[in-house]
Amino acid sequence: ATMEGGGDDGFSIERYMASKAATVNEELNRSLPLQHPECLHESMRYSLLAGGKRVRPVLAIAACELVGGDEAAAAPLACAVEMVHAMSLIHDDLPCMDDDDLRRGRPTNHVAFGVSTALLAGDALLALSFEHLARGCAEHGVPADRALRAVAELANAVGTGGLVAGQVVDMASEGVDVSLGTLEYIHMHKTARLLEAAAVCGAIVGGGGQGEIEGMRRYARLVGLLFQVVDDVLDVTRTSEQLGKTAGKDLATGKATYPKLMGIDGARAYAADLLVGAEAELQRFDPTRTEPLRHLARFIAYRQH
Ligand code: GRG
Repeated sequence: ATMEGGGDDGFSIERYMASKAATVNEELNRSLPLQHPECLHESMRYSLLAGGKRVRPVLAIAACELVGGDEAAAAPLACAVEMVHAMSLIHDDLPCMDDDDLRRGRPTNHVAFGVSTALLAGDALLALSFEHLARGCAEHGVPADRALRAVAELANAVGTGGLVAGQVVDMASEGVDVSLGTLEYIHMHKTARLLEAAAVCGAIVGGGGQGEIEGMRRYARLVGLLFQVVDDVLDVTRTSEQLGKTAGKDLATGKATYPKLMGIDGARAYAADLLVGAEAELQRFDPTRTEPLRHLARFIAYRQH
């Protein structure tokens, strides 16, 4: 058994994630004191500190440790990635985007604080993310060239290489019959790209070689897609269980999903293939260090909610 895994039965991904999440939550809390102007900082803290699985920060830290780096060096990166994630959720929920009232079982940021504060809280979180990354790397003695490469990687994942591009294509696809290719584009950019940046930046900060960094990229892209395919499958099963319907939310809203485009069994088989591919990418790494990422991929594949 590893230290974080604990227990006699060997490694526990739940305990590993809880331990990393605790580190991240503490640092996030410290990074964002409730200062003037209070409504802005309250709004930022509302979305940043309100639960969430912390999958991206855990991935960043695990990738850093995989290549021999330590958790403390990766913690600022992990927090930065979660700040980007939090701001993307705030903006995604806005009336001009998905117009959602609920997130993580609570009112969305703009419902709680108003649209203009929510918009600005998102902007401020995005800026804070890069400030926190740059400052934190310097404070932990991460070599400047690594920090710079991480900044560039994360910035690409936010903008035209990632979240924003994915969101634009997603919005343009509303009410349109999208192809599997377009669906894949949307998920690779909206979801997988930030997971990819978390893993790649973790490997960069930890001092991984180019081959290791690119191995992490391929692993995380597969895991990111897996995350989305599983999400779509859960959406169907959850909705049909809860409402006694035969079709999921996707069919009701006309939104394209994997089950809709490949059938539920096809989507499940695809998820299984993605998991096999992700685990195969770990074979190039030191086998004594791959356990967390192997279990993280399985955790994402087998999660029930
Ligand atoms: C990034 C400048 C900038 C603007 C935002 C709105 C937008 C552009 C992009 C949308 C990004 C988005 C909301 C993608 C969906 C990602 C996703 C799968 C969210 C759910 O992630 P989980 O399950 O959530 O990790 P928790 O609640 O656990 O954190």
